[in-house]
Amino acid sequence: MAYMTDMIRPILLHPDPRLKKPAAPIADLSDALRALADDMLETMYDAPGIGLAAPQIGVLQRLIVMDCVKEEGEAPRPMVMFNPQVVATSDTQSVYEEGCLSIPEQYAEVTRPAEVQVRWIDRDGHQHEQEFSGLWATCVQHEIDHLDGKLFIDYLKPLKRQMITRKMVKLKRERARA
Ligand code: K2U
Ligand code: ZN
Repeated sequence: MAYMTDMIRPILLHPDPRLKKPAAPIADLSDALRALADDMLETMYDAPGIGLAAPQIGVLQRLIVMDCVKEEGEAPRPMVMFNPQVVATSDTQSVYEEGCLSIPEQYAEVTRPAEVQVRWIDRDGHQHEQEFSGLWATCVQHEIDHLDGKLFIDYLKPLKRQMITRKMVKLKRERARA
């Protein structure tokens, strides 16, 4: 078997029907899924980004990766989460100017719960449950939304969302021509 190294995968751009469909729960872990997670981490770091959901590379399965460590000196903290689910949210909310690797160069403020409790299965098949706050909380909610076919622009007023979608249609047309 040829030695398989990580692959940088193309990231789907909005509007794309695959970004709006709910992803399927993962029944059994496999080496193929672990390799997919490694490709997603490689693709995320290359973008660069701090999160990526499988639907963004056209795989409609419930898998996300994250590494929200931004301090230069700090060691990276790559996370691979299969079947992640929010099990509790704080009453307090936080506002963050979000972006999305599937909607490049478009940013808007999104309000979300400030802390979330998340349950998931890691690459070794072990179940975890942990509370996230700060940028990690924003990111994990943004990624889990992707698994439900939800984009950060869905939280915006219709006019603002339509303006962003129109810009993306134009960008995709230009890229297709290039
Ligand atoms: O899912 C994605 O498209 C990657 C997102 C994750 C994210 C969005 C908003 C807020 C937090 C995380 C980003 O495009 S990764 C790029 C980025 C980097 C630093 C801060 C915010 C966004
Ligand atoms: Zn996104």
